[in-house]
Amino acid sequence: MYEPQPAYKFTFGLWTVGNVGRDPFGEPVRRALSPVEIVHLLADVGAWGVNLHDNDLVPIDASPAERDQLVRTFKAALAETGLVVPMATTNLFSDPAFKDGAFTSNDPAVRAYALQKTMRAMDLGAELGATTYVFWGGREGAESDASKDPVEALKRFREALNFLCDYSNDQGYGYRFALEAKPNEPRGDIYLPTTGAMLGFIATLDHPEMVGVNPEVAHETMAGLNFVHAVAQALDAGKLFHIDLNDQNSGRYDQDFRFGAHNYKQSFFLVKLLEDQQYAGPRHFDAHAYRSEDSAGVRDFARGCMRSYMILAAKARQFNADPEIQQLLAELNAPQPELTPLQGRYSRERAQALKAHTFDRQALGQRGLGYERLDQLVFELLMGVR
Ligand code: GCO
Ligand code: MN
Ligand code: MN
Repeated sequence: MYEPQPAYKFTFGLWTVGNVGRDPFGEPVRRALSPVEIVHLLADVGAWGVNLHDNDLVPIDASPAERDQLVRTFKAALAETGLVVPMATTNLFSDPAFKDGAFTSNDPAVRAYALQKTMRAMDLGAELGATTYVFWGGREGAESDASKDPVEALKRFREALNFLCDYSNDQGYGYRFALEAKPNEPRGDIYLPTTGAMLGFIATLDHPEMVGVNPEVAHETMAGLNFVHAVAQALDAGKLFHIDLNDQNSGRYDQDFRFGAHNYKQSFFLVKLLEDQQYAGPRHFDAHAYRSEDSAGVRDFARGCMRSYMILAAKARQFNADPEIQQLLAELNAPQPELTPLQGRYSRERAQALKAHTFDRQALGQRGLGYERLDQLVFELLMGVR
């Protein structure tokens, strides 16, 4: 019942199950797996697809012949396992050339190189069948605002995205771009730090219809925000093009924990939102195993992400079918037909009628809403005692 199903489009990045457990204080604890090994690992655990940065597959200094050979063996592994590549992205953060950003760097040569690298990575993604292209501005930020003009940085970022939208159209790639916000790390501050900021920025682009968002649980949580609300806003705007699922304890470094590892309740409401709204895109796990794990632990991690999602999807169905919960919700949302003529779209008559209406303000203030009971029912449902 909780086995991963293809309809859920569970994906992992090459960089997620391939994470070697390095951190700023410690060396790798696991052997680096080749892309082909990762494809087989993901197929074994039941994933639907695999995503990548250009350099997860092709080292930054590979020759064209080496590139073609790597792509050939990778494609053969995809064909053998049936895994798909729905999303691709660019590594614009590891190389020292990007130490002060890529598209927002003060150095025109860095900006031009970032565009060139992204076009080549878009070629690679398109060759592998990707239809979503993610932009995570890992180093597009600053430690000191003396170093870069933040308005200029936005102009540069906009110019780059406009250029790349045109490139995608010119090549007939049909990509949809998904912008991923993060408040900080690896920069002291990253520009456009939240999903809401990204949504505002998208409206200023030449092709806003091509561009949506890729919210990540950990990143909104790092900013102390409610991730479910950020995703709801993206869905409402028709902009949830992709999603990075993982988990995070607020007020920490970017933990990228296994989905469902930390905040069960938020994970539940997130899955319920995605399922109720019939989100049809990939459910991508941008997470990695604890540094304590060996290769068996990495498999436990990957299976755990998908299994937890399936369990929470079942819990969401249970919530929607629970008579007591649904009764409470129906009472809370009971229509009041006598108010219908006073609400809805503006008309002068409606406004006049509403201004003339008398409300029992005290009764409105005195009514208990029953949220304690409702929330306790959610707790009991999640704990398996309902
Ligand atoms: C992070 C980011 C990255 C990006 C990925 C795509 O954990 O800080 O989520 O993992 O999603 O690199 O560019
Ligand atoms: Mn992250
Ligand atoms: Mn991410």
